[in-house]
Amino acid sequence: MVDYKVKDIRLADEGRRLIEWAETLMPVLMSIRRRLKEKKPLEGLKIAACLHVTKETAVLVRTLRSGGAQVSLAASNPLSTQDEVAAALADEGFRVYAWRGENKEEYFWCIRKILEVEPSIVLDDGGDLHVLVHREFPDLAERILGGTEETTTGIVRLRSMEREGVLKYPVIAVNNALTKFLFDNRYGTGQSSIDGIIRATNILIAGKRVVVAGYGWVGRGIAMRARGMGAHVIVTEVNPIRALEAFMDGFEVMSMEEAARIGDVFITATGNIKVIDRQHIELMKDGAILANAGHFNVEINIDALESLASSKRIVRRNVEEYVLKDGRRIYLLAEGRLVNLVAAEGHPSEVMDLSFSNQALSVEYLKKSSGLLSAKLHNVPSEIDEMVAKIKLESLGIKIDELTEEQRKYLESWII
Ligand code: XFA
Repeated sequence: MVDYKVKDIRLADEGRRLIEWAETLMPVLMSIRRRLKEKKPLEGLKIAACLHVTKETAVLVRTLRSGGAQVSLAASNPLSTQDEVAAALADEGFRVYAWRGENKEEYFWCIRKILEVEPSIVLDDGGDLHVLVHREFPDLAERILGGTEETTTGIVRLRSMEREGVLKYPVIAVNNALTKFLFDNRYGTGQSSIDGIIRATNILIAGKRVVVAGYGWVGRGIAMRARGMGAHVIVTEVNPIRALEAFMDGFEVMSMEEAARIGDVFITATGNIKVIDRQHIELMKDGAILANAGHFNVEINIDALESLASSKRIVRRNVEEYVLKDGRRIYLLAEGRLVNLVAAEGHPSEVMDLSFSNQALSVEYLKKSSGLLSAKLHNVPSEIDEMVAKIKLESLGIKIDELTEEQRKYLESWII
């Protein structure tokens, strides 16, 4: 009997090469792995993980196993599985239930499958696993020591379970760690979104007027990288403080209505709907390029674009040309879906290293705090957050200063 279901176990060798490549780029997890391997603090722990089955996730689950845990893995999204990686992990004896292109029924079957081991710790990305355990396996939920959650979406769902008093075990909100969200939004999405635009179009960024909608962490990351490549960056915002920050950071700030007339490339990063709407498209120059790096596929009003167009065609992979009635051509990338995922490869491994190191240390913390944490959402302890940054700095050979005793006392005193 085999304890896995993957697309093709013969892909294992290829998967191992991918995982090894990621390991060279994930020094923090590798450092944690060395310590866990020696101390075995996770001995006997059964972990069920519902995460994107990628080479980076493989580095995490190998690390948890080094600490003595037995790990089962299902995909947290039916389309994100790297089949080679799933095969490699299955071949190494992990209980993996994941393949790219699972249908809805198969997706939930896989999640139920990893719960068969009766895990004491559950790791999740998006909340599907947490919700399913509570709904279908209430007795198991009662016995679970704790869990972690990787994303904002999952945290929102868990927050609502907490409010209704139905949450049965403590969950660490990994997304709220500074070494997670500051780095993956700004540096991960910042770089990979520009990367996706370049892979899709092969345009020269230098000399382009790039309009970034939204100056949150994602918008900041994109604006910073676009400027670094020589673009003239324009930021649009609805929040006056953020708009002022963008201006004082040296970017042009204007309304989308003004920006629409002059932009060459538009990148949405707001989390809201119809940020680029009909009236904006009507003002755009011939050849304008539209990409979304924000929320699913809702930031650009594609229905409006469709209705303004007299024809459309695919001119390159991930580039669709819309010809408007007056002959102007507008190029939509990746069908308005997340350009960094569709046209590039998502977060680079170095960024996943920081978030997954928070995951690994949170698992260790849950084990250590057995029975001490309330059945609520908890932030990653700041000691863990700082530990992740510290190990990353060490891996870079960077030493920083420490407060002297005199300085520490000075900061703590209130007497002038
Ligand atoms: C795919 C991830 C999603 C892959 C997997 C395979 C490939 C490229 C779908 C994902 C997330 Cl929804 O990974 C990427 Cl070939 N990631 C996370 C990620 N991003 N997220 C950019 O890379 C963050 C996020 C997203 C998309 C937050 C909120 C909403 C959407 C998992 C992962 N990425 C590293 C992949 N390196 C190959 O492991």
